Amino acid sequence: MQTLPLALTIAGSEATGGAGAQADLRTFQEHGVFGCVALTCIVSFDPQDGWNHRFVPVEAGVIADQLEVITSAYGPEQLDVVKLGMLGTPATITTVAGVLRERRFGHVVLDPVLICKGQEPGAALDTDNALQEHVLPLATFVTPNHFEALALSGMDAIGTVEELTEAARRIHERSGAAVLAKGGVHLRSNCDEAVDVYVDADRTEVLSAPRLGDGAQVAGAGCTLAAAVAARLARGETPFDAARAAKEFVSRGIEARLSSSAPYDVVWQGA
Ligand code: PXL
Repeated sequence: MQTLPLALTIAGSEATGGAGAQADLRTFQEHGVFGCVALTCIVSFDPQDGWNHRFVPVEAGVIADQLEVITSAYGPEQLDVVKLGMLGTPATITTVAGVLRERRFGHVVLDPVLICKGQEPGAALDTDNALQEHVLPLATFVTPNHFEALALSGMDAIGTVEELTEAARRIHERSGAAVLAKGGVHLRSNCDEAVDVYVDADRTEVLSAPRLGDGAQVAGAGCTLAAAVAARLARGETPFDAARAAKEFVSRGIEARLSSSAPYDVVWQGA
């Protein structure tokens, strides 16, 4: 018998394996963390249509069933960390938020996946609003990218490290969560550096790493980052240590990325 750290991901399937639950599980495994999944949706890119998202939600009752059995099998003393990836619809969001309010987790790591290409814009807006209203207040750790940081902070532009820091502070203030805001390719000054900003109640830190990927589009970095944070929290690290090490884990995964006939490379967590 083993005493293992456990983590749950509530996320979608991305069939090619680059993002979503597949990336989360590989990341958990690489950290020695036993993973379970409640699947929220199935995404199959359409190679006949510019690799746009084909998106099919899992029925809310089936999501509830998965969460019921997972939380029945593993009590709070054993499973205390959940990572939230693509939720995708208001119905999914209310179902998940209901379970999270009932069965409290010590750590709720939210990758606030707001926009899914190929979803109808009106439906996407309802989903964004539901996420902000029902899930953000339950999060203990949030990992917004550029667009998500704009939406969650209410700022008009994020083009400098100072603006990214302000966005992260605002998101921390409205949610109470630790925030790791990702600069991506959107910061004007730092072409050679991938800059992220970490903010919690006690500290504000700028995290910088050499930019990798040679300009290639690399999918799965956001999922991998949040999953690595969740895995490290499950192993007992502090949120800041988890953030710093998760960023390094993603850098290594981008360096070792996998290419295919798809128009994007994918992170390899096993580097
Ligand atoms: O990277 C965001 C993301 C998360 N989850 C699923 C996805 C994607 C992007 O395609 O398909 C299931």
